[in-house]
Amino acid sequence: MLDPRQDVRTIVANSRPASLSAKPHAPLSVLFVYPNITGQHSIQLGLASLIAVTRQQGHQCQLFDTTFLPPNSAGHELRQTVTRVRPDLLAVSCRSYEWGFVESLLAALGSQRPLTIVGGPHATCATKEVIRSSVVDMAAIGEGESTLTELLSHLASGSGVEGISGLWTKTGGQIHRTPPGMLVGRLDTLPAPDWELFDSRHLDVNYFVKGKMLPMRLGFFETGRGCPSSCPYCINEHLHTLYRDVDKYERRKPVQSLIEEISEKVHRYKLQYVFLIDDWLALRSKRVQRFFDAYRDQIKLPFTFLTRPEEITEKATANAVSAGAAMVGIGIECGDEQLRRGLLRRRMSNKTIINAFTICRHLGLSTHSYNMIGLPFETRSSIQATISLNQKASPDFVGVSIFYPFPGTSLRALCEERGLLRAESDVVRKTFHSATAIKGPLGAGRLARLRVLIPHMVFCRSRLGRAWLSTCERSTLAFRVFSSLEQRKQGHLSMYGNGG
Ligand code: B12
Ligand code: SF4
Repeated sequence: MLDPRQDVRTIVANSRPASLSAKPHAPLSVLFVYPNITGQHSIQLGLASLIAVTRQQGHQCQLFDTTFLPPNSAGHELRQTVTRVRPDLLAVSCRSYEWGFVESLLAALGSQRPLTIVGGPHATCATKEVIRSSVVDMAAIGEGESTLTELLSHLASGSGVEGISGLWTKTGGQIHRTPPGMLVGRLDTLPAPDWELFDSRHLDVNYFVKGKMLPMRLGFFETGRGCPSSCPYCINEHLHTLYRDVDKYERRKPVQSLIEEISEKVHRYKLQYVFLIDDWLALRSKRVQRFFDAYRDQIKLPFTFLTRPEEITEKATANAVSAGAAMVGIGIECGDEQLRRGLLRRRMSNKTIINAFTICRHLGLSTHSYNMIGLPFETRSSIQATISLNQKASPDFVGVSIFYPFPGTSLRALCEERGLLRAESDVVRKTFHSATAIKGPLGAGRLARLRVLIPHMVFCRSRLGRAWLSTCERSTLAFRVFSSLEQRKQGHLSMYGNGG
């Protein structure tokens, strides 16, 4: 095993780390880490793709997944796994809200920590923060397949790791950067994501379809990478900038290979439901229409897709429904048109949004609206506008998150510039679901309560009910009573998974 106390530069200078020099070109052992802090059931597709390419190269892969571990046992369990597996490389995937957890997991390994690389959205957008951490040896930026492949072949042959594109390394206090790695040109040249190492419970979720919460076997599928838009709160803005001089980040999988991938997984894992995770499914495009035609003939399972209001037309949506579409997720984000257009750069009108939901309703397609509260410069009346717009759009399911200024986004930069970040925003990063990271007129507690209450406010028709919800918004005690009643009624408040 490589010595984690050496920095990468020393390993490279020696060029033949003990175990690797003993078996040059031998397959390496890679332990992937899925730090699933929210506990939501879902196979992480980034890791599934990296496992597939690593196995294709002949290396041995194992997965350490925190999802089903007893609370507070992850550090201890990781130590045990590392002692047992003795990996040559620890490959950690990390989203920003997982970073605090990842650091504590890696710290728990102490001197046992193998050579460690961290990749994923947080390493991509906050690379400096990640590489500076004393528990990380290398940080991977952007798409990971080519960077990891190159790193593993360098390690397997005992050659240096400096200069690998997309990989930041360090020597003592000095950081060595490289530009982002090559993008996989055609996504169908990648092996299909490998789900084998994931616990099969990831596929078993409770999902809300046609008015009912039902247990089902659901699989996520990546139909493409990147989004044509660049919203100032989303990673796509950063990815467009990162790859501006390299290549075009936005790519789609060819229809036939996508259908083959879905079909193989549906049969192998006995899936009952498909979730397409395209950032923005271009519903009106010829490619998507062809995909729906093939899906209707060959897959025949109900599915969910995500899109923008502008994509929803009578004809395109009817075709989706005839192919099996059962649910569509559409971002409303903010009902205050001025704030939505100005701050969020979402230039569609309220009318377009209402129209999109109306078309879906008429076609019998269930809808899930995504909304954010706690935006910079937002007031209680902007939130009221979000509630009102949802009432007019009348989705079947209303999802609300508290805005978090993710690193690498323009809104993060704006919050920093205007001094809007709360001092404890690092703590918030670990608990972002229920807390705000920015200073605003409403206060953290009220926003956290509103996140839960807004869906009820949208659907509540009685005057008495509305008065009760408004009391719950203002009073912590009333809110506690509300939450315990709700949980007894529903079992949980989340849409799918058991922990989100
Ligand atoms: C699909 C998706 C989901 C799905 C998750 C399904 C799943 N099984 O993972 C659902 C709908 C559940 C979801 C929910 C949420 N999501 Co989401 N989601 C996405 C989305 C659209 C695609 C992710 C994906 O699978 N991409 C495809 C794979 C192949 O890419 P990848 O995971 O990034 O992995 C690649 C690289 O990052 C890298 N890499 C990754 N790990 C590693 C490790 C190593 C060692 C290396 C070398 C490289 C590497 O290589 C991989 C292959 O190229 C992204 C947006 C995006 N474009 O990335 C947001 C995104 C990941 N989500 C985000 C957020 C905030 C959320 C929510 C918190 C939203 C909310 N407020 O509720 C929730 C929380 C999820 C939870 N677990 O509770 C943010 C995270 C921001 C950040 N900086 O961390 C993103 C980036 C969108 C955004 N706002 O910018 N999400
Ligand atoms: S439309 Fe959605 S996926 Fe695309 S940039 Fe905006 S928030 Fe990101």
